[in-house]
Amino acid sequence: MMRESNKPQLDVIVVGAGFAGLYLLHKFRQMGLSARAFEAGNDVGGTWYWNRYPGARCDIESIDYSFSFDPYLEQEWEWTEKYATQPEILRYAQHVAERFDLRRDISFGTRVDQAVWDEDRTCWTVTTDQGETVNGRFFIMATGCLSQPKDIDIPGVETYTGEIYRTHSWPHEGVDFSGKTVGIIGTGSSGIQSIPLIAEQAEHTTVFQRTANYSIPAGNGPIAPEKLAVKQRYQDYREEARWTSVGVPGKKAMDFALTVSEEERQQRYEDLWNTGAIPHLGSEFADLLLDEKANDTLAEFVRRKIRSVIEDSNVADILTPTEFPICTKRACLDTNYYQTFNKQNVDIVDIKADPITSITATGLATRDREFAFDAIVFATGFDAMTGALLAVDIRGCSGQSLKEKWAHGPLNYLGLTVSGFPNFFMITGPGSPSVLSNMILSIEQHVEWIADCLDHMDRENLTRIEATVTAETGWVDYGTATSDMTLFPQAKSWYMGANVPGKPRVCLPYVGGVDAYRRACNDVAAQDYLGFRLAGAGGARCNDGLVRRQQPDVVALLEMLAEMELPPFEAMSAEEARAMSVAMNAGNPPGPEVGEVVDGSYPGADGPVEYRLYRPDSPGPHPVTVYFHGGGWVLGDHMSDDALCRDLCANSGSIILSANYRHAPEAPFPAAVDDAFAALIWAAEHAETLGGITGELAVCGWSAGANLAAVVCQLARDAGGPEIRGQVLITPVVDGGDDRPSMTDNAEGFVLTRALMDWFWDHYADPAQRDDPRASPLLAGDLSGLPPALVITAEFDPLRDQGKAYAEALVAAGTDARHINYPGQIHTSFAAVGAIRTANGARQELASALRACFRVMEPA
Ligand code: N01
Repeated sequence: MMRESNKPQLDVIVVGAGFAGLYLLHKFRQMGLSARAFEAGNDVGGTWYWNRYPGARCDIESIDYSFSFDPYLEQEWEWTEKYATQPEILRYAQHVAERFDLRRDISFGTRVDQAVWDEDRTCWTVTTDQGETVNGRFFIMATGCLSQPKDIDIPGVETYTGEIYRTHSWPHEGVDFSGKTVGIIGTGSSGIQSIPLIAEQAEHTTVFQRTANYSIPAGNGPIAPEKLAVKQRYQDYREEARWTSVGVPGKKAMDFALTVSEEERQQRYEDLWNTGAIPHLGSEFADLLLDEKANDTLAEFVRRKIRSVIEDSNVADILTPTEFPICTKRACLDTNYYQTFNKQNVDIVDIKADPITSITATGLATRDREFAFDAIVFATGFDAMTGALLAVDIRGCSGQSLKEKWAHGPLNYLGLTVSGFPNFFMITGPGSPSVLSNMILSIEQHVEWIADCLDHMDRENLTRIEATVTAETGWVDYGTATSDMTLFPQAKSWYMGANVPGKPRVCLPYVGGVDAYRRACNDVAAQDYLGFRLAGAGGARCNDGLVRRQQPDVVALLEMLAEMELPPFEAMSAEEARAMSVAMNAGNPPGPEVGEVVDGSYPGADGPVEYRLYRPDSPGPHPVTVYFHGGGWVLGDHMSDDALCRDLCANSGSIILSANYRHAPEAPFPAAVDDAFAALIWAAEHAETLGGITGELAVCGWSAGANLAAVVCQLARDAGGPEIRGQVLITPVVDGGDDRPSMTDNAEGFVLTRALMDWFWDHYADPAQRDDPRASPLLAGDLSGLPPALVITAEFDPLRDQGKAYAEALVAAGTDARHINYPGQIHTSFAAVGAIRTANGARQELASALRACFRVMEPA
């Protein structure tokens, strides 16, 4: 038992009295916890207290950028404009503080210097620049993501004799630039918002731009009546917002920029441009942040718009962004930004071409010129996301500092916690969607998650919580895998830590969306705080593990399918299942372009059967790969794996002959085998007519198609031909009696279920026939003398272990075989070209395995 004198003074110590700090205080007070916040500023408001530069506004609409936790608060407050100005948002923060009487728990004008974990007392000891020391059971950094300014990294600032202003700490009394010559450095959101207003006042303005940014007109003004009407159903609207990717309701992009017509694409961009809504800019199409070509369609549209308003073409050249994909740096919203450069008294200097060398006593010098200014404005940005956290000397277990822990990047679990730092939380920390979302919504989610966690601990009589290293590493890896699928890493942005010299280059926010992130946080709590070690008088416990075990795009796919609540295939007739499978395929992204696609038919075992041939875009003749589609012998046809066939063709340089075969239950086993073997023989005999090279023949297939590919290799061996150079088997079915662990571990939840596999078998072959090696090639007595094989499997596939067993059995029989199991993937990953990008590497591997089969080809 802790002696009374030893008890921490407070339940919770909070740093910061911006929106996060305010809501934390309110929440904890409601819970009966004692909490106190320390705030460096002299009032509430955080970023909106400090950033008072002219033109400062939010780029999320006011109706969205406000608290939802209190229905009375959200109804009583009336915003006057679509995008609220800084003074109005600050008034709102002050209103919140007054309404809930929060100021009495805030120490203003007080900066927290240090926070040290005291293991013996299970509390944090916090010291401030006012000489105060307090301790509390929990310590929460609510210091904002864009609050620690980036140091001015231009030499000579101290020699300058004119006025210096920094957008992030603007004088409260404002600045009058009338009659002055002004130099402004920086063209991020702060520069782009302030330049038009400063230029309106100043006698002459010179803007120094290093990187041109994408900005779209804010279209500011009164709130549109339909947006205002949202207040009549505000709580429902907020709930909708919580389950969007950015935290603002809007249409969910399901289609692709590269598949709609040029006309539709331009019209949709025009609409975006006219609505002036940043949150939906990058999500108008599902591929905008994934595919460079898709991204460039939007970037080019914005570039054209920018050029259209700038009169001088040299100036337009400087202001037109080209260096990074649009939306991979925060896009800006402006009012008359580009028009400002049409004024005679406004200049732009491209400091990539003519770099600033120093600040001088009278202005600044570039390599080629000298400038004199009455005032210089620095709009040079922030040490984003980690700067404010590391500005406090935070020391966790064994005195380890957060700075040491984060030397190579901000290790975190859910962007909320850090292992080795018990009872410590961050609001909108690195690893959470934060700056890529509606911040107030994300703040609310974090505050509520922490509040629930503390409540859970109190109820369970637990006093200490700490993330495990496993969970932390898993989350960081998951975040990296998520951002690596996107174009974000291509920009030298503050998202990537690239704006601060020496800062580790990692994607700081979680880019997978507010909705996916909320689900992950909820899952952690629901699984007894998965990945946390909890302890106290109520005992010690740890449900260790990873909250997300599949690749991020696989998780997204599984979540989308779960949301759709589709009936299972196995509850349908074969006809119904086929119709649903076709419908599901229809929305798939297309595969790459190939040289030519030709449809035809081959003589199957019982009459003509269709094929589709994909020819590489290179001079022929080419080797030929006979491909068999997936679909459990029941679903699909020669066109259903179109994207995968294109991908294989484009990357392997081989003709892909996708041969259809008769399907069960109408034509049960061995009809599909007979057709597949007939297709192989026909392809071998007609290679030259098909544009192929006689003798350069391989087989490939996915799932049930891989079963057929494996079987025809055995049949060809036994029949003495045709000769097959190699077999590439993608998640093959090879054993009708499989009961290996993956059949049980992955029985449900990963698209191909055990029940569905049973349903396929039931349609295809009688139980008595399933031991036939033509149905279960793994059960063949002899696996020697077969073509070299690559077998790929997926970690979360019921068929994983039988595929692995087949590769092992081939090797044991002396056949050259390789097996690769892809972690975090599911049965359908490899065929989902464009949709499951984390399987791109696997698809490259398949293509190079095919290339390696053929004697005529150089290895890739
Ligand atoms: O900062 P920034 P910001 N020499 O980092 C340039 C949010 N915000 O304060 O791009 C010369 O974006 C730098 O050049 P480069 C919003 O999330 C929101 O404007 O590194 N130039 C860049 O042009 C935003 O993204 C709102 O080549 C130097 C500029 O300075 C974030 O805050 C309003 C330089 C910095 O741009 C940060 O915006 C304002 C140097 N040494 C801010 N160092 C709204 O809600 C830097 N630069 C609308």
